[in-house]
Amino acid sequence: MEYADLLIETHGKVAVIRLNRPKAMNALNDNMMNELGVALRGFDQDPGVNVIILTGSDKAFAAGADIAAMANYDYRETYGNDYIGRNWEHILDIRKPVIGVVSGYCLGGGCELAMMCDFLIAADNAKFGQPEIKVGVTPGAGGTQRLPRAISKSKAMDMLLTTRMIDAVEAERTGLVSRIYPAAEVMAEALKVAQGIAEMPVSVAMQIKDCVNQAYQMPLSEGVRYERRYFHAGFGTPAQKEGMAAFLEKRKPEFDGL
Ligand code: DAK
Repeated sequence: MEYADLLIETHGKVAVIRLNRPKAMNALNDNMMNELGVALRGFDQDPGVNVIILTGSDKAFAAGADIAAMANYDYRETYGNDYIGRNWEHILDIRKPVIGVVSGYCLGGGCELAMMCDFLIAADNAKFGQPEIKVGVTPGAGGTQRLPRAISKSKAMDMLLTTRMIDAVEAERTGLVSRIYPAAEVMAEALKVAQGIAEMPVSVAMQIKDCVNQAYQMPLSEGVRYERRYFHAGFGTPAQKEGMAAFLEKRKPEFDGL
C-alpha cells in the first residue's frame, strides 16, 4: 500500500514505520494517524514481522498535533467526532512489540504517541516536551496520565506547566527512555535491539507485553495471577519445549514461527 505521510521498510522480521511530514516537523494529522493505524494493524497480522519500530526523521519524531489543522476546530468537531479517540490510539491495540525511536523534537501529541510505544530508544539530540498549555489546551492523548507514571509527578508537572523540554540524558535518567545512542547510530542500534527481540518467540513477546500493560490496570495480586496463567500455559507450547531443549542441548533455540 502507498502512504502519503509514512515511509515503510522491513528488515527481516522487523518493520520500520517512519512518520513523514518533513515540512511540518511530522506534526500529526488525521491522515497520518489513519495511515499509522493501517500500517500497524497490517504488521501486527503479518506472520513475517515480529517487531515494529516507530520513528520519525532526524529532526523530529513529531512536533505535536497539527496546530494548523486544529486551530479552527470547535467543540462539536472535537467531542462530537471524537478527535484523538477516533484514530490516535490504534497503537494500544497492537500485540507485537512496538519500539519508539526518537530523534529531535518529540513534543505534545508526538510525546504522547511515543509514550504509547512499549519502550523508547533516544538519539542524543532528542528533546521531549508537553507544550500544549502554550497553545491553550490540555494534552489530549494521555500526556497528563502517562508522563507522571513514566517520570514522576514532579517532573511531569514541571514539563506540563512550564513547557520545559527535557533532553535525552534527562529522559533516560528519569525513565522515559531506556537507551540513548549518538544520532548518527541510533537507527542501526535500534534495529539490532529489534532484531534480537525478533529472534525470540513472538507469542511469548506478546504475552510479556500484555502482562506489563496489565501492571498499569490491575492491583499487584491480580497482575501476578494474570502473569501466572501465561506462565503455566507456556508449558503447553512449542516455544517452551524448544527453548528448554535448546538450553539443555547447548544449542541456539529455533523459535521461527513460534
Ligand atoms: N503543527 C503544525 N505545524 C508545525 C508544528 C505543529 N505542531 N510544529 C512545527 N510545525 C511547522 C512550523 O509551522 C513550520 O512550518 P512553516 O512555517 O515552515 O510552514 C515548520 O513546521 C518548521 O517549524 P519551525 O520553523 O517552527 O522550526 P524551528 O526549528 O524553529 O522550531 C519547534 C521547532 C518544534 C520547536 C517549533 O516548530 C514548535 O514549537 N512547534 C510547535 C510545538 C508544539 O506546540 N507542539 C504541541 C502542539 S499541541 C486534543 C488532544 C491532543 C492535543 C490537542 C487537543 N484534544 C483531545 C482536543 C495535542 C495538542 C498538541 O500536540
